[in-house]
Amino acid sequence: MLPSTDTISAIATPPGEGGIGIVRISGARAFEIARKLFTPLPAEIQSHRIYVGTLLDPDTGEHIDRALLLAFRAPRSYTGEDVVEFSCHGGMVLLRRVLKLTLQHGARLAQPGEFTLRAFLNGRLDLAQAEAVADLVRARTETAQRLAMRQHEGELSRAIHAIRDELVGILALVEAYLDFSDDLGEMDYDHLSEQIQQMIARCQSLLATARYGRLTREGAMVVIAGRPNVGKSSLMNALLGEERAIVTDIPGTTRDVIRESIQIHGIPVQLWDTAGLRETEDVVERFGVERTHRSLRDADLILFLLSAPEGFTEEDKQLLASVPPERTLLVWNKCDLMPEEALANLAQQVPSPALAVSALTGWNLHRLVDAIGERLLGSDWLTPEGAVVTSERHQIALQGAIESLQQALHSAQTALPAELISVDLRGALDAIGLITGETVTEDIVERIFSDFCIGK
Ligand SMILES: Nc1nc2c(ncn2[C@@H]2O[C@H](COP(=O)(O)OP(=O)(O)O)[C@@H](O)[C@H]2O)c(=O)[nH]1
Ligand SMILES: [Mg+2]
Repeated sequence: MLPSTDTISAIATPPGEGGIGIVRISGARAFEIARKLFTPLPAEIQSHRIYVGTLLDPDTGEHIDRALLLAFRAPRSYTGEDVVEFSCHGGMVLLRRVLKLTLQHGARLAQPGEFTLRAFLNGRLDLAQAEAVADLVRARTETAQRLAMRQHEGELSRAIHAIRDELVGILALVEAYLDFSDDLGEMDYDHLSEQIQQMIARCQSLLATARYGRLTREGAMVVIAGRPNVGKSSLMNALLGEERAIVTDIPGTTRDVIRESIQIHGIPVQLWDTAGLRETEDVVERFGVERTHRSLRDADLILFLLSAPEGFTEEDKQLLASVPPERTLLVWNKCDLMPEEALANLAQQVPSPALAVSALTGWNLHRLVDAIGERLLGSDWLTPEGAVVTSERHQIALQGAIESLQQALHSAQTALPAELISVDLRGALDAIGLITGETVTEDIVERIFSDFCIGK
């Protein structure tokens, strides 16, 4: 995929009023366009300089704005091309006029993500680093933002390159046997198998970070479920720290699903309060119950609420059977109504460990929050050290690499010819290369960058 040669332009700041607004131009004609629209400028525009002046319409001479011009000469710019940024006052009419002038004088409107695409195509960023730009912009929590920055700075890319380099070494050795088997004698299959096994382990440990990466980036869906009146809406409010869901002592009051966002250990969590799960004749409530079942199917974690004073009822038992146990956390609510010595007996009533809380008094809610974090991220829910796989695309690529490596391992263990092993090792290399973009195809690249916003 070759970089395009035309000059692109876009408003890089969000729509609406702001202190400043930026119009960005990239490409061979950027400086020429700047010279037409901005005055004064010296005979030679210096790279990495800021000029103060006036933006004007060259056809009428009308002054459009007092502005700053930032100049970056290729290849020392974001895109690797000549780049000019106009920092204007942040008004939409004004910025649109400036953009229009750049288009009238030699630029074309940039596609979403096209600046970053050019940075990738010109080798300023690899694909994983470029993807992280979109993650930086979109991050909804500090943890997600930090993770995006680490990826942008190349943490994941370095881990991928290290794996690639070693794979290339192994491949070179195997292919040497293709060309010089007469001189080299018999291949050391045991040693080769060991090396491949190590590569599989490294890919697997990187893959193990994918869940953390996905949850941090995309967030998790946590659904509060249980029969009517056990305190689902109260728990939702207590976790949110505000009165969002309607709490009443009439069973079946929450007739639809209510969603709110909170943060748990840096993960953006969407908390769902649901209609109580029960058979009902009421049409509206039944609709809510159906939606509840749908939300249970998609949930990353289900908080299954039980009422401590009532104990584990037959109805609870039946409802619990309809939710997937591996995604369910049992919670005893209303523990404030229980004498302390009775709390110990709660554990014996239920099939799996349950946490005791009170949505009313807030008792033990901090432990519930920790338990949610732990269940979502696994036991090592603290930030993993080192590279983290953040997208499904990376995950699929790593899985592909592992599959090819397992094929190669099988071939090595059964002492198959070097040709066969080399094919699988190449397959693994190609799969790994998808992450940083060495082996990526044009349509994948297009898909990735079409997700960006205009001007990025
Ligand atoms: N004592 C006590 N009452 C609670 C607690 N949680 C909820 N309740 C009460 O139980 C009733 C039903 O609560 P609600 O949140 O509407 O239950 P939902 O139907 O499961 O959403 C209300 O009267 C709440 O005040 C709790 O932890 N302790
Ligand atoms: Mg409710």
